[in-house]
Order: sequence, then structure tokens, then C-alpha cells
Amino acid sequence: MRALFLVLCLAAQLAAVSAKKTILLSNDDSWASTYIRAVYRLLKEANYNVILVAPVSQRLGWAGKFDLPETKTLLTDGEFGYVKKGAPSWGKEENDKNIWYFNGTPSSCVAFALDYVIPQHFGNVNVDLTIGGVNEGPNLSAGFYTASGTMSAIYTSIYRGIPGISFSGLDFNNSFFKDQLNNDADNPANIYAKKVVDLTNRVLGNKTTLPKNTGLNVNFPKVGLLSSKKCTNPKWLNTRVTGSGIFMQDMTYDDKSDMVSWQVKYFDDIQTELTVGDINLPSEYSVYLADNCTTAVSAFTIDNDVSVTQNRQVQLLIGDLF
Ligand SMILES: *[C@@H]1O[C@H](CO)[C@@H](O)[C@H](O)[C@H]1NC(C)=O
Ligand SMILES: *[C@@H]1O[C@H](CO)[C@@H](O)[C@H](O)[C@H]1NC(C)=O
Ligand SMILES: *[C@@H]1O[C@H](CO)[C@@H](O)[C@H](O)[C@H]1NC(C)=O
Ligand SMILES: CC(=O)N[C@H]1CO[C@H](CO)[C@@H](O)[C@@H]1O
Repeated sequence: MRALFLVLCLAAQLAAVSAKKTILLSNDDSWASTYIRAVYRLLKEANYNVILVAPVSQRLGWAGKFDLPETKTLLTDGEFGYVKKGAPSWGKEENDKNIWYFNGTPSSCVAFALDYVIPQHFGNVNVDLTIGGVNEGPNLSAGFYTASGTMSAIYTSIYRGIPGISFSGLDFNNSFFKDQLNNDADNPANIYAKKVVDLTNRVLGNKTTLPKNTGLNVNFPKVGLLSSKKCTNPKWLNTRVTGSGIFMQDMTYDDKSDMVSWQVKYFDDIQTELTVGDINLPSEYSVYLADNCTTAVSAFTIDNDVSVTQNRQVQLLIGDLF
């Protein structure tokens, strides 16, 4: 009788475990960054099965480059010296089999997770959602869509049929979780992580999830200790990735040194004529500029094709070629 009871308890437990939704978590700032560890901690507390696979070192701005390790061991220390030169090119936390590093880019980390880590170590569990971030720094959106590593983790996932959300926070310091992850309610890492869980619950809590080929790009404002405006619970706002007001990479040429240097430039009002998205939505960068304790949430698609109208215009121009 007692044995039967135990078997029933075990079966119930297994059912509960398998009912858990699985989230693949990555970023570009490295697996040892404060923000990704804060998100990992709270998603687990919220009863998700979380598998973290992220670069061993900072890969900011590496875009969709699909970089794989070329040696079995690391030729240099990983981020914050947390993994040392000479260690294997991929591995996991000693005390947590769900946290992995990989000597690759965000895009290749997602592939490594889906093609190696999950099939080999997690019994091929289905991933319900991929989350990128929270990225340390707001360098996402139109001008950075193709440049951002965090974004590339997400579109790599969406191309493979798994919906994804990229998150960025307004904080430029890439900090080591062992230095900065604490239980302070005013720590931006904890405020952001709580918001990530809120949005994840909404996206995964319904019968249906995000539409096919669709992802969300989320930009948080300055919060907590970093906010002079006492922003601790930012409001959500539906925005669009493009729209008037875009930050992009740009350069300055210096004729004295005959050299060029990197900068970010704001291009105002250049995309008011966009025909595909909803032009009534504010652009995410207008929210960034407003700095009004608001989180920008833009839905984007991986469909790179133009609208039918635009393609007709192309055909009018060069249609005699076809
Ligand atoms: C930035 O990150 C480093 C590395 O973890 C940490 O030592 C430093 O205190 C952080 N600075 C701020 C202002 O948070
Ligand atoms: C999803 O759930 C929320 C409540 O959490 C509800 O307001 C919303 O209508 C649901 N959407 C769909 C498509 O079921
Ligand atoms: C914040 O600023 C954005 C962009 O100007 C605006 O659309 C939004 O309504 C503002 N939100 C609040 C809460 O003031
Ligand atoms: C628009 C914006 O916030 N750009 C930032 C992108 O990241 C670089 C480096 O982290 C910053 O210097 C820019 O200010």
C-alpha cells in the first residue's frame, strides 16, 4: 500500500515536472553577467524549467555571426576570469546542470543549446520560449537590429520555430553576478527580472502564444538605484522597432589623425514613410528619449520581404527584367 502510494506520488511529481514550460535563456554579455543570472533565478522561482546557454565572454555587437569554438579548450580567460584559459570550450556550473557556457556568439549558443545541450542532456525537451537578456545597455532596435548579439539569439530561435523575446536595460556596466547579484529590491537586475517573469507569464500563460515568426523586443528604462526618478515599476507600452527617431552606429572622420572613430548617432524622422508596420505606434527610441519610466515592447517579424505594394513598385521599375 505504502509502495503504491509512493509510486502515485512519484507519478504526480513527474507529471508536474513535465507540465513545466521550458525556457532557453541566452544573452551577449556572457553567462556570468548579473542580469542574466537575476532572470534565471526568478524564472526558476516562478516554476519554469530554465536552461541557460550563453557565451563564455562578452559578445556585444557580434550580430548574427555564427562563431564556433575551433579548439577543445579556451585560449583566453572567459568574462570576469570566471572560466579560466585552458578550460573546455563549453561546460556547465559545478552545482547547476542547467547553466552552460559556450565559446561562441549568441546565435551559435542558441544552436548549441538546441542541437547539443538539450538533446544530449535534457531528453529532448521542447523549448516553449527563448529569452535573450536582460542585455546590459539599450543598444537594440532599428539601427541595432542586425548588429545586436542579443537580438540575434532571438531571431535564430524564431527561425527555428521557437518564439523569442529580447530584453534590454538601460545600464552600461557589464557586472559579474558574484559582485552584484543580491536581494536588494532596488537593484535594477531584480526589478528587470521581475518584469521579465511578468511578461513571460503573459506570453506563456494563455492557450495560444506569440504568432508564428514573431518576436518581441523589450527595452526597459533606467530603474531602481540607477533612476533619479524613482522608477521601480515601469509601465508597459506597445511600440514599434522603427518609426521616427532611430539610433544607429555611425563614425566620425578626424582629418588631423586621418582616422575614423565609432559613435552612436540619432537620425530623426527618417522612417515616417514606412508602410509595413503600424505607424500609429510610438517608436521604441522615442520612449527611450522620453525617459518616463516606461518599457517599450515592440513586436517584430523575421519576414524580410517587402509589402505587396512595395514589390509592385519594384516591378514597375525593373519588371521588364523578369
Ligand atoms: C561594474 O561591474 C564591475 C564588475 O562586476 C563591478 O566591480 C563594479 O562595481 C560595477 N560598477 C557599478 C557602478 O555598478
Ligand atoms: C491571455 O490572458 C490574459 C489574462 O492573463 C487575458 O486578459 C487575455 O485575453 C488572454 N488572451 C488570449 C488570446 O487568450
Ligand atoms: C512616455 O513617452 C512615450 C513617448 O513619448 C509616450 O508615448 C508615452 O505615452 C509616455 N508614457 C507615460 C506614462 O507618460
Ligand atoms: C543609444 C545608446 O544608448 N547607445 C549606446 C550603445 O552602446 C554604447 C557602448 O556601450 C554606448 O556608448 C552608447 O551610448
